Amino acid sequence: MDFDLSDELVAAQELARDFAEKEIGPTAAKDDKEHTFRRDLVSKMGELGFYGCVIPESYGGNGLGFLALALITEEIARVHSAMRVFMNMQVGPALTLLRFGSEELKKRWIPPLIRGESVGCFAITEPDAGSDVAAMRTTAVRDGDSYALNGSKIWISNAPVADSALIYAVTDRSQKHRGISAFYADLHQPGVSRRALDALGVHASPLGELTFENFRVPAGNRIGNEGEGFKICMWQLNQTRLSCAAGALGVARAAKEAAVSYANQREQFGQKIGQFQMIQDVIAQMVVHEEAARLLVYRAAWLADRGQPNNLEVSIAKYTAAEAAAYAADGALKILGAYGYSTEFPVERYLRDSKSYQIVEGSSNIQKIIIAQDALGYRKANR
Ligand code: GRA
Repeated sequence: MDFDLSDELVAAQELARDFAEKEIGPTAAKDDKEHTFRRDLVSKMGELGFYGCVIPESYGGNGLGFLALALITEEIARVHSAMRVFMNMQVGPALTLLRFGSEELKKRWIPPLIRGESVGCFAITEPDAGSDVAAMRTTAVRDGDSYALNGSKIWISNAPVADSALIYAVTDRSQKHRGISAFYADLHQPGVSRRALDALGVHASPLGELTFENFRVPAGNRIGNEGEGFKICMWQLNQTRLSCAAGALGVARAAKEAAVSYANQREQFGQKIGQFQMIQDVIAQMVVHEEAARLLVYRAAWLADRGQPNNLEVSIAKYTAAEAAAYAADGALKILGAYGYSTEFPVERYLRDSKSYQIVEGSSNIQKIIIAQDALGYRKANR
């Protein structure tokens, strides 16, 4: 086992750290407070090649790999978690098209997604279908050379601003999960309405609802065969979950850094508060959870780079990193006291943003189900 990062990976990590600190950091508090969508940053991240890590050069990517993608995502999330969501919104659709799309779809959509020119999103969740993806109700009915989509997708990152979307819809209800199909669609066509939604955190990442009313999608925009959508969706989630786990790791690190820095300067009862064992207990746990999450995220990415199945490892990494982020942000807030609770300092943002990781891309409970059912031999995670 080699725990060293190659020079290439260190360079990617340093580039992302520098970019995050200089270009994202200075306005992070303002962007969060004002719920600003930073399309300029989506483009800049594209120009720097951040979305191209897992895309070959033939489609405009750089092929640096999944570990590079994880390292970059961690650096961005450490500075502002909302900005790492863009990584998934651009890369998730591009990667799914790369794996399952026709040559025409790949050529049409992958380059603008990874250059950050077409703002992407993916639409799985519905009002009555969250963890239970197979329960989705949005329909896609074939009519000549197009499909008519009807239904509603909710809690979709980028819904208010996206130019294009990876959409999952039911083409044959009688087939249950085997009757779901995947589509790539231009959202600037008639039949799409959007509603912005607000949430506890991740404010600079626009969230919303997409409603389709006789939204026409050309039949050539179907990804894979009819009925393959559920498997495509499970495959896609395995990729986006990994990047999400790397984001949680970034938040865990940011919260720990804030706690350590404060504990080293704040004095109470005649000494630095870092001298108190109750503070040390929290800091030790933050360090342990973060380091464990880092090794698990890197392992899952390393497996992907070797072309090996990693669903189980991704779920373990996502669960551990999400819980590490929530623990670290909660702990940092307690250590900083009023300064943690205050909206003038970033720790309360870390806490709000950390909670999202226990819900998105498969909740912590869903990850535990995947992990436990694999251990019990009920359902293999890697297949
Ligand atoms: O036997 P079969 O041929 O019918 O196939 C079954 C199974 O083998 C079928 O699907 C297959 N399958 C898979 N195939 C390949 C299942 N999992 C996989 C896989 N990983 N790879 C049905 O399988 P099943 O086990 O009966 O399915 P289920 O019980 O209906 O669902 C499984 C599960 C609960 C894990 C799934 O529904 C799930 O992952 N739910 C969580 C949904 C989720 O993650 N949503 C995320 C929404 S998007 C989002 O949060 C955006 C955030 C953006 C950001 O911040 O990054």
